[in-house]
Amino acid sequence: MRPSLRQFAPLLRLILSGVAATLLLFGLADLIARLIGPTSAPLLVLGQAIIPFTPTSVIKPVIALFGSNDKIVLVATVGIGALVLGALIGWLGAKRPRAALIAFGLAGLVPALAVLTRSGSGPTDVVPTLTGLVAGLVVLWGGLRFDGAGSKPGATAPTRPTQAVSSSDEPVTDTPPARTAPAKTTPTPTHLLSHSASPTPTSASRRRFFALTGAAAAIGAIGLATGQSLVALTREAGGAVANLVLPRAARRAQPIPADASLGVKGIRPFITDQSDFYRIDTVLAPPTIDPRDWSLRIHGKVETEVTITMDELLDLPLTEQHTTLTCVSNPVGGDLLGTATWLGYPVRELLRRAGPQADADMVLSRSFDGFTASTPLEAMLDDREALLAVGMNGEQLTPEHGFPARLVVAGLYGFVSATKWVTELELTRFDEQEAYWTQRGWDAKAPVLVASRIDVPRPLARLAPGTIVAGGSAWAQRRGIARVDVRLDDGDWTPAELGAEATVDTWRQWKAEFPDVGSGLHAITVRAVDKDGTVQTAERRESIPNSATGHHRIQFTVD
Ligand SMILES: Nc1nc2c(c(=O)[nH]1)N[C@H]1C(S)=C(S)[C@@H](COP(=O)(O)O)O[C@H]1N2
Ligand SMILES: [Mo]
Repeated sequence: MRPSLRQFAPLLRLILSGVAATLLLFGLADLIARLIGPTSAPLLVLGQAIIPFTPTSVIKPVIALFGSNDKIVLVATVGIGALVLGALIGWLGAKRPRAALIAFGLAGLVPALAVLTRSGSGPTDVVPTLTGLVAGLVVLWGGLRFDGAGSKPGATAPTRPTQAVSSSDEPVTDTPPARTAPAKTTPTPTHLLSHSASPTPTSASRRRFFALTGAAAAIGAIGLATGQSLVALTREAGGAVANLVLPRAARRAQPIPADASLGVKGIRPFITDQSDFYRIDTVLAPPTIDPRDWSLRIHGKVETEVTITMDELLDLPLTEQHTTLTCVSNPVGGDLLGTATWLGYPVRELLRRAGPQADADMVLSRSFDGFTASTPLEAMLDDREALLAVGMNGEQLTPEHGFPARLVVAGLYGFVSATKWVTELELTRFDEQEAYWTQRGWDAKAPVLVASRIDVPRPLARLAPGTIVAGGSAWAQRRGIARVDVRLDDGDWTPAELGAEATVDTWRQWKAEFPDVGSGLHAITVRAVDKDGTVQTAERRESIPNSATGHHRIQFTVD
């Protein structure tokens, strides 16, 4: 027998009520969480809770594909997962309504527990989740009830003797239960229906059902569309807790040479605005730290522990520095890098105060949120002047980029050096401790490799015949860029024009012109050479353990 849509209808309705109840739970909670803050939004907190457990094999492609939008992808995945669970619970309700309600209640306690156990959360943070959970339970209960209400035994549906097999508290159906048909052993829709609430509720109860689940789903959807999660994920997180009055640098950076920028339309500007600067971190909402409560503690293998407050830090003679920051997860040709003028105090001066013990070889920096990075002690002591930074391009750090203070260490990928919201520096050893990403398969040290990318032409651009202007950037922090080579199709490598060097720690722009490019499909490839003579390798490799390699190549059409 072919099951008709009508036979599926009751089951679909129950699944729908599970989905609507889940939507209401998260949506209502998200709405209420706007009054309390990101630490109280169950969707955000759940997403946050699974981040440390997300396998590297999943993180890597997500960051490569979505870059700084990885957080939206993560939260959307959690949300979809919750809705699927809600659907399953609704489906369970077909056979066992009570078990479904219990399952929903228990599942709802998971986000509640995640909220309560989150560092820095208080008891009020659980209010949105519990409110959402109660509302969700009511809707699920109503859905299960109304859906079955039309055909309680003795109601409109006819009863048949064969249905005596069903346990008495189950609503009866006018479809012969499958278990009375010996030929059918595998579960079929008819089989399921024999245990479902009812295929024939009265139209009044059906109306009530749709009114209830429809309203719940609508409230949930509105809540999600206007709630805390979306606000935290899409808008630049509201202003910092306080405004710091940044002092002028005691030592200013050399001005950036005018011809560091080649003026090619489409090349990223030499200095990256904070608002355009890529963002990569393991928190869904940046922590809100009151600078008056902030301090940095230096401890571990030191002669004397040192703690410095924000007032003390801002009273020190600060240094300014242009540095290009790079993410190890940047795919070949990706844009997870940016250049800023950082203002901060040299970490080595603070380390000197503490006095590292002779056997220390690593600085394990720790963030307010628990993230850690392992930086070779050397890199924090040498003349690159690793900074405890408070300013970026003349402004205080935004919450996304580490307010009130972060580290910036030229020549190392961000994950081993650029700790945002930094609160601790622990002097330790590489053979004793591992940082966050090292525990997940990445390198412990990770110096930046020489690399380059094409900004223009854009991949798959359609261009007019004639001279094609190509341009982009190249970087090899600490060594500096010596040369950039480009080639059209399978032609020879030819040196590109280079923008002036600001410092060895900043990227350099490059530009190349190809005259008389005829119609057809073409490709441009780029490679950089650093001042040590290392040529950027063509070998394709993934970002684990210490960045992707390979040449950036883009294709375009001339017609
Ligand atoms: N607290 C904290 N700091 C962090 C991270 C993080 O996840 N948490 N990510 C690091 C990584 S992987 C990079 S590439 C840089 C990115 O800094 P940005 O987001 O300011 O560009 O921050 C580093 N600092
Ligand atoms: Mo990174």
